[in-house]
Amino acid sequence: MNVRRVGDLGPDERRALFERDAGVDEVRDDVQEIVDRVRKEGDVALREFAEEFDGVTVGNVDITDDAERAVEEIDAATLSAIEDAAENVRAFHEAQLPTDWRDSFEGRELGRRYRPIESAGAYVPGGTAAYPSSALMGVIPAKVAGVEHVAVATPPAEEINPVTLAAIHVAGADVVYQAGGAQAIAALAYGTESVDAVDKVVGPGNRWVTAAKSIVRGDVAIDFLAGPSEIMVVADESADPELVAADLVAQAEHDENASVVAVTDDEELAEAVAAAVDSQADARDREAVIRGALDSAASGVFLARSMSEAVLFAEEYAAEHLSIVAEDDESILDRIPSAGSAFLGPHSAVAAGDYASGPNHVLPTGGHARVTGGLSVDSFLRSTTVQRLSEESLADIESTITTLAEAEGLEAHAESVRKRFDDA
Ligand code: HSO
Ligand code: ZN
Repeated sequence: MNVRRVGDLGPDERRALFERDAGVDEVRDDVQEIVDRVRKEGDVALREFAEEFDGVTVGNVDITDDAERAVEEIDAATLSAIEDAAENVRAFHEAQLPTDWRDSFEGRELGRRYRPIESAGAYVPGGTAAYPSSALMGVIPAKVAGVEHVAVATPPAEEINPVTLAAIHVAGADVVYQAGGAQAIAALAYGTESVDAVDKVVGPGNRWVTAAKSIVRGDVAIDFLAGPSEIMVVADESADPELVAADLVAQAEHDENASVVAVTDDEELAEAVAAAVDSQADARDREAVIRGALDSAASGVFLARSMSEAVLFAEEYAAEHLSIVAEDDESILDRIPSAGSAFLGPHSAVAAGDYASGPNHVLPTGGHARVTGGLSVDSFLRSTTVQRLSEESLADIESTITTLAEAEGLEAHAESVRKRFDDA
């Protein structure tokens, strides 16, 4: 990889970095057709797409029993890793559960109440890698929130990875479907003969899945767009280039559309990271995928004139994962509000968050971290505000209400309040 200077970036290079879309736009028209066909033809379309894209003849779309059986089939060490990770993810999400509250605001009793949505569908990717960890990340927060019906869709295969199936079961999914890609998102959004439509579709995916979520979101709630992985490492001279490179290469192995970036004010470190990325990539099983991601116009190793310039660069990038390896990591973090999940210090490997530390790995990509955080218990709750006014507390704000209602030309609003004091 070559090191590029932040100050030398031209408008096209900046656009490729900061307005990256990981190839989602390119597949939008094809995905629209898939979504339309699932909507019209239901299971028939799901079966045809399974043949075409996955090369599999699907019998039952519902494979809930297979997931239950998989728990018995996988080896004990893998099951125990799933259970350990699940426990950490559950503990972190339980800590997020909000409590209903009421308070007095000058006599007005006001509050907020939280209730789970009724149903949710989590997508668990498959393809060239298996994603049991994404099953935990999608299902556990929904169950912690109290969602009654949690469905999972995962791609069909000759033999679906039993570890993924077991994780789906351990996470607590109520129903499991074999459906992949854009067609799975459409099935969860609109329903088919075998798939019940859900209120909200969540989960990570490749560009096909991400394009499908952006299409169905007019008709069903979604979490946000969680496309191919991204990482931004902000490092100073204290960082170990081999570890910075290892985190970049790790996220690059997800998808050739992944985006991996490091920025530093230290020229020696920048050169060392770029060299280490190349040599580590050579040694990895998924070298071809990694090379694809490294070649993306949204990836690179960048040299900034100062840590302030590095910080501004990282903020503009608004990465899914932000790793900060620098002396004053907390103050750098304070200056980067746009990031899905932050990893501080040399020991906070991004892979720890991917699997087992507790926070969710379903995170906004493509710059959406500017406006939203990652999947959480809140993603599965609706809040209702509650108010109870006494005669006295309504009287206190009567003239404020009636004056504003009249200013809006809404006399009946004003009257509805005055009426309550008619015989006073
Ligand atoms: N880095 C991915 C999640 C993942 N990594 C799953 C490994 N397995 C997106 O946050
Ligand atoms: Zn990952």
